[in-house]
Amino acid sequence: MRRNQATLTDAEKQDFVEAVLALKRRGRYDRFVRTHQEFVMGDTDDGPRVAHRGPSFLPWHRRFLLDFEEELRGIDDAVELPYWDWTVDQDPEAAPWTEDFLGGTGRAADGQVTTGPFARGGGRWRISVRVDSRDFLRRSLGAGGVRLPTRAELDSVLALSSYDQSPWHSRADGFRNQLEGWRGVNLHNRVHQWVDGHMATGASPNDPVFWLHHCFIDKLWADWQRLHPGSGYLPRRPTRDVVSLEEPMRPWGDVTPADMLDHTRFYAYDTDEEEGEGAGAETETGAEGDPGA
Ligand SMILES: [Cu+2]
Repeated sequence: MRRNQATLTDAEKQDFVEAVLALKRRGRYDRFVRTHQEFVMGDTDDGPRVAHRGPSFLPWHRRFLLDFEEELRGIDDAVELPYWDWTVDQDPEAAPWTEDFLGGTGRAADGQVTTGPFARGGGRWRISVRVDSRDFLRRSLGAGGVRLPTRAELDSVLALSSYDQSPWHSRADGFRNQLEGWRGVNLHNRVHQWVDGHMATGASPNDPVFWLHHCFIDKLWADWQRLHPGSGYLPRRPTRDVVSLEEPMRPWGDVTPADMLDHTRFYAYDTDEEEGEGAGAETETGAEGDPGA
């Protein structure tokens, strides 16, 4: 069950952090950063685009997060990705930015994160897939007056009924591009900018908040599907430079957007039951206090 980070217990936060640190220590974390950076550099409006700026932004990141979550579970099989609802948890002094979770903003002089488990001084988080010579994690939460999106802004994007539209890139209309943020109120991109530092670069997975941010984006895709049961992934037919419904996505080669449409094949969100028809409810069976089962 993927849960809102605001509801995690202290122990759950610690388990997540320890699993992430263990992946880093074993040298398995940085390939996620490298893969993401390669796609950011390669995805363009006038050429092939897979991870960003096109319709497969959502299924690509869903699979990318699944890969990462699977690695975390190889370390600790109780860990699942939490999501950060940035329309609610907007205080840079509160979770997820606390000392026992992701640590806080960077210091004024150089943006260096000096608190929490990912501070360079703690010795457990050295940036190796770098954007410059600096090997410490950087953030400047809310720098430059950027504000996190509001629930009203989010709802205006969830209300869009078409998944994506021609020309299927950063100037397209439709849900995908406004969620991604190249057009309209700007949701996903703006959150990267609000965190700033590494999150504002192609090497954004250097900051563990990347996973919590994208987990919420992924949940919003599921929320949108529930709101628009008659809409679906587009384009359905092969279309120049973008991944249509049944074409494979790089780098996997054997995964299509169609394979990724139904998140309940892989995990549930803590809100699935209340909003849907209990699609994820079976994950809770066998819990204590259910003698009739
Ligand atoms: Cu991304």
